[in-house]
Amino acid sequence: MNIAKYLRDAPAIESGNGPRYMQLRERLSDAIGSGVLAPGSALPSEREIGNLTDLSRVTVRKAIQALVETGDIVQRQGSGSFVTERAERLQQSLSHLTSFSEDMARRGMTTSVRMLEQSVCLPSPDEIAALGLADGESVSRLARLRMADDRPLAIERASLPVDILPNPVEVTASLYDVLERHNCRPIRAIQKISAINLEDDDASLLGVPIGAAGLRIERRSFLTSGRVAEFTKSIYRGDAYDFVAELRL
Ligand code: 16G
Repeated sequence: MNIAKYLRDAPAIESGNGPRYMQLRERLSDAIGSGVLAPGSALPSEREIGNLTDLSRVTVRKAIQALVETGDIVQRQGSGSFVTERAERLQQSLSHLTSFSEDMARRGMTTSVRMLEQSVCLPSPDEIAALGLADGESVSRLARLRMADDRPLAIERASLPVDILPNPVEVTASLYDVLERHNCRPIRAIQKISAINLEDDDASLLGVPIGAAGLRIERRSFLTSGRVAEFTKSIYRGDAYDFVAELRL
């Protein structure tokens, strides 16, 4: 059954049974629970839900807002409301220096990317320090939303010395593939992982509620010469990743 029929055929929402928005919230929540609204599917617009249930848009908005607060629905700027996807967690080893594309290919997943920034610019003080840049040296910046099987998993904001990546537009899929072609693939890296709550823009890109748990990962990677090749600040979905490290005596 589709959601339009489900809402149209349900008994009328009346004020005698408690606040109308709560009744609608329950009804939408049941539709999610029973699979009428599948994970990741789009909700009809507020106007459509209003027409199907004979409720005002204000009431519909309140019901949707309540579901956003409980994390059942996520709103994406400009594209509407969607049923939250309960992510299958991925186990990621911390002992190998691999790329996102390789990690996903190993799992049989198809990667895709949404470019957020590709530019050559003057470095920030952070970038100068992390990359050990000389006076007047530029950086190449690459910010990407990384997806696996169309599910957004991470936002990666990479900075590289411009002689290592002279043209960030060259990266259409894998950064490490491009570095490999230039004989500049890093062979060692140091990562720092910390817990965060996702803010508006990042939450919306990752398709999770504002404030959801995330992991901030900073990676500095080194060439055989010891030079820093990459400084990447990534934000990973907290509900999608388990980082696993092997410890030995
Ligand atoms: C990983 C790295 C990131 C690197 C990227 C290259 C972490 C936390 N980050 O996602 O630093 O830039 O791989 O992947 O592991 P790519 O070659 O697919 O672009």
